[in-house]
Amino acid sequence: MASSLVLLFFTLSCLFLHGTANQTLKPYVVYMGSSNDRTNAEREFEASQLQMLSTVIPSGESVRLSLIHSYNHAFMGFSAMLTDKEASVLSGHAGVVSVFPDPILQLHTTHSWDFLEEEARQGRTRARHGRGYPHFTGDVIVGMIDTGIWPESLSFNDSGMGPIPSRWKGTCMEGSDFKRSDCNRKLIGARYYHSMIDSVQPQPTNASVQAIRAIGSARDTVGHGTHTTSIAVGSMVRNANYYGLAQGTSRGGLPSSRVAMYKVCTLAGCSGSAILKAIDDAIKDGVDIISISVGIVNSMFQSDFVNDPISIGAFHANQKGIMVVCSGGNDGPDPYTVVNSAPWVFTVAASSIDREFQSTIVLGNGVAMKGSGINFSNLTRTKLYPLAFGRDVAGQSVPFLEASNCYPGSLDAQKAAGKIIVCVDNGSTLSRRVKSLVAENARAKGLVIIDEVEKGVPFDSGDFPFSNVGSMVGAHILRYINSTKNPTATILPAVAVTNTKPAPTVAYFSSRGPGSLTQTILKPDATAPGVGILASTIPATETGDVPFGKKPSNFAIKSGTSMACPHVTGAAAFLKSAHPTWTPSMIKSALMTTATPLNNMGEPLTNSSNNYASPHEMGSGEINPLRALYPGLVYDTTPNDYLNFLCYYGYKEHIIGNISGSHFNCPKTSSENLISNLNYPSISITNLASIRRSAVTIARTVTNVGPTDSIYVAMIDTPVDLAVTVSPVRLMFSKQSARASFNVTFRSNGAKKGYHFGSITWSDSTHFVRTVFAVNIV
Ligand SMILES: *[C@@H]1O[C@H](CO)[C@@H](O)[C@H](O)[C@H]1NC(C)=O
Ligand SMILES: *[C@@H]1O[C@H](CO)[C@@H](O)[C@H](O)[C@H]1NC(C)=O
Ligand SMILES: *[C@@H]1O[C@H](CO)[C@@H](O)[C@H](O)[C@H]1NC(C)=O
Ligand SMILES: *[C@@H]1O[C@H](CO)[C@@H](O)[C@H](O)[C@H]1NC(C)=O
Ligand SMILES: *[C@@H]1O[C@H](CO)[C@@H](O)[C@H](O)[C@H]1NC(C)=O
Ligand SMILES: *[C@@H]1O[C@H](CO)[C@@H](O)[C@H](O)[C@H]1NC(C)=O
Ligand SMILES: *[C@@H]1O[C@H](CO)[C@@H](O)[C@H](O)[C@H]1NC(C)=O
Ligand SMILES: *[C@@H]1O[C@H](CO)[C@@H](O)[C@H](O)[C@H]1NC(C)=O
Ligand SMILES: CC(=O)N[C@H]1CO[C@H](CO)[C@@H](O)[C@@H]1O
Ligand SMILES: CC(=O)N[C@H]1CO[C@H](CO)[C@@H](O)[C@@H]1O
Repeated sequence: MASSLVLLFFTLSCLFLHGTANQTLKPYVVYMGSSNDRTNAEREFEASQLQMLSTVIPSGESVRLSLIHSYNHAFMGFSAMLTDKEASVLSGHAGVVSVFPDPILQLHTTHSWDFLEEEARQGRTRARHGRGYPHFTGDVIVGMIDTGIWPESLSFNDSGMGPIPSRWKGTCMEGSDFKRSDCNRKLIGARYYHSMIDSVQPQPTNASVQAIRAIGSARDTVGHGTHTTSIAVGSMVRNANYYGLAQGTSRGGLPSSRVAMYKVCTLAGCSGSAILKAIDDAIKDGVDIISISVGIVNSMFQSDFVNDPISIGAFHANQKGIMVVCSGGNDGPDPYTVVNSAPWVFTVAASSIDREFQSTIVLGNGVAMKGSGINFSNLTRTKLYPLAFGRDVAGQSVPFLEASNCYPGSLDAQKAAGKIIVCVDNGSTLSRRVKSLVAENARAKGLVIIDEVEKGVPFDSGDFPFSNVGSMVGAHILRYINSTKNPTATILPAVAVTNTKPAPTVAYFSSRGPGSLTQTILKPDATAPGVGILASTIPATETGDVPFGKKPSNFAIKSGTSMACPHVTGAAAFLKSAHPTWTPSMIKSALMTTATPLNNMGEPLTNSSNNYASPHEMGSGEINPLRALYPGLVYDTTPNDYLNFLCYYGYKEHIIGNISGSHFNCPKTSSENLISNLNYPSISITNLASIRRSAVTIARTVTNVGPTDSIYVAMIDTPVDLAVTVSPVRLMFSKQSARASFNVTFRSNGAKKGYHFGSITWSDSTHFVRTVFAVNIV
């Protein structure tokens, strides 16, 4: 199988490169809806897919009669190399739901561009999750769709774990550098997938060549998959640290859970068709939760729900009772940037934790100032170096603006050598990594970057002395430079400072709602730690990544919604182990309605520029897995709710029938506004007229998962210019009625245009079931 695939790729790449006049072949996905549970008919499916393909491929080109992937377990379809014309013919076939070019998705770590250049060295873990989790032994299996795994990492030590659950049907695929014995009772499965990405990369860099070779195995050569997996399910590792920084015990959300890796990504990205195949396999293998920290490259160009591989795969996973957790993307702080926003996906935003990495700058006048950064500077307090603003060491005829931003080629090494350079960020798209390389190349002694936005996200500069300050400290430093003839400074090695306040705050990079496909579902769903997270990684492969005289670290400190997503995955595994019968939507509801909107100062959560964070930034708030164990009430969003969603969104009835695998009647009246009525754990009303007394009413149903005889009362937190009423105001639960419905009516009190936010909290005085709402006044 594997060798024939390689051959196939070879042939296809040739065809691809030599494609004749507008016969350019591209990988396409042909999605054909539910398999209707005919799971024993996989070969028949494959045969009929080939048969279908043969109807569009000219007989002279029968060599092209091959599938890249065949989807034949939970849903049907395939991917293949097609011309645009062939794709368009196929899309007209009966039973074909959608045909779309195979997208390339990206990993959701911050600065994925740097990442493509030379990523390898960051990382971290969530100490907070280490406290106070009771241990549950329920066997939960988590499927990670990512860059592979480093099986030797201590985070995947299976010591003390019982036999692999018999329901597990997965496999441990051998590969070029991955043996069957690399799997154990912790890492119970590993698969890898070929993709066409490699052949469409214009000029592979050394790093990507390495990554592409490695696709022949589930081994991680990037570090991302090892990192996310150890966050979600890692075993306890004492003494985890990054060269002495952030010392502590590293562990995942549920250390007792099992994990299977589905490697679909390389440094070059992740192919959508491979993600679909991985999801189909994960469903077949028997995972309980799927974690995906990747998304579409440009959030401005999102495909709709039946043309997006993650949305399609997650829909079918959900139908089978498998929860899918995804990162919301790193395209913040602009609105409408959140991705992976289908209602059947748990969409995660990223927040900081109460730990900062500080790198102190000492000025010649004795003043010490705090910046952020991870550095292994060997400078000391006792020796100072000349300090210069970038534009004062500009190369000849270089515009000042470029030199003050540390543009490549803008600094004169003759002038910069031996100095600590100060650079600003004027909204340039240059990453801190590029700037620090520019300073290093100019033989500078160190670099101070003034960047208000990024200062909260630690940047790892390795040995190179580095500190990132905000605009206030930055202005102070620039004034100091200007106030003296011979300004000097030094940058001290970084230290980790814990219990910082306020925390959490929403990370600037975290993608924001409302969703660009529909605003009627409030997204993201919740926030979780995604800034400066210490977790396992692959041993560094490039010498530059390892501070002078140290051994490569097995841990790394990374930031991104990529790191936030597996925190929710781990929390979901934790809930699933305590409540094995809960559906994905019950688990999601529990995590959302118990999430906190407050920070560690007891005040409303803020974003990184100190404004109150709205639900479009943080969803329901920061997840609180312990409280989520006992949510009291949950919103159970049923598969039928999701089908209604597809009706309201505008898909045709027969398409929905094909997607769901059985005939489905859409409600008689259908409009996008009705999506607000979906039994979702948050509420979004997208068009309430501002005129007085205009009103919208929506319905919700809650299920009691707490004590049998309970009475809940509603408390409403609403902005003054909205009137929100709940009916009935009391919900009673008894043995006979575990479910209760209520209506919420939103009225405008002459509210201003735009979004207004609030919440409804049902409480029996022990449980607090908080439901966030967003109301757009038009
Ligand atoms: C795995 O963990 C156990 C118990 O903590 C320890 O004894 C063992 O040495 C670990 N295995 C490896 C390979 O480090
Ligand atoms: C790529 O690797 C080759 C051989 O290891 C080396 O000679 C070359 O300089 C590298 N190219 C880049 C761009 O790093
Ligand atoms: C710091 O380390 C660099 C090599 O990384 C070395 O060249 C330099 O002399 C060291 N400086 C001090 C003050 O030790
Ligand atoms: C660039 O940044 C500096 C320092 O923050 C500021 O004084 C200057 O006005 C900025 N220039 C532009 C063009 O934004
Ligand atoms: C320093 O002061 C001069 C004169 O007041 C001014 O033109 C210049 O912009 C200042 N430079 C910095 C880096 O603040
Ligand atoms: C923080 O929130 C304010 C108010 O909503 C917004 O204007 C600002 O852009 C946000 N900043 C960041 C960095 O998220
Ligand atoms: C799927 O689509 C085909 C063609 O439109 C239709 O004949 C068939 O009944 C559909 N299947 C279901 C289950 O609705
Ligand atoms: C909610 O409102 C609808 C329509 O007005 C009504 O039929 C239904 O009985 C109400 N439900 C509750 C629980 O009040
Ligand atoms: C030569 C030619 O017809 N090229 C066309 C091939 O198809 C693409 C769209 O897929 C067109 O943009 C080209 O003009
Ligand atoms: C907190 C911390 O570990 N800082 C380190 C920064 O780098 C220096 C030099 O390598 C170490 O001595 C510090 O311990």
